[in-house]
Amino acid sequence: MNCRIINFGVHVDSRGSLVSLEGNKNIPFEIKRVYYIYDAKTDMERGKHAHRELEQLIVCLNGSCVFVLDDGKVRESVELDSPNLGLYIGKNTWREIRDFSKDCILMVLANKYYDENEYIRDYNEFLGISLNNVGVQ
Ligand code: T46
Repeated sequence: MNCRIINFGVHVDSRGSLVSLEGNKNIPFEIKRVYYIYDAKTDMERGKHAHRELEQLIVCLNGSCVFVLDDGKVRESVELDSPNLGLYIGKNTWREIRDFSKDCILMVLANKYYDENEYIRDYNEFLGISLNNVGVQ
């Protein structure tokens, strides 16, 4: 699966903690877009799509949530609950996001501008594309 957890270095001193994110350094792409999600309903799911070319890095700044990741062959769950961890999600990965805590704040860094045509929202279409891509990534 083209996804991984990145453990950021934290600058801790007597005043608190600071994490720095830099494109093509500790973030594995050039950052074109940043968005954030808060007030997510705790009983509702988000995502349920894949992206054709988009790569993203997700940081849970507060609270927690669960990402279910699927590359067409393997499905796994990752709980995000720490601001010093980033979840990298490569292209062509189906994601479902659930179990938001009430105080969850997600910050997302992306390598492309927003483009609705870039979404794959139909799971069967996603499976067809991911099977054709086996061995290509
Ligand atoms: C992902 C999770 C974590 C914009 O106008 N600009 C944007 O950059 C984005 C991401 C969305 N939108 C609009 C499009 C929809 O009308 O905001 C609305 C909600 O977007 P979406 O349904 O894509 O939100 P999520 O939370 O289901 O998914 C998003 C990302 O699309 C997805 O890649 O990993 O956040």
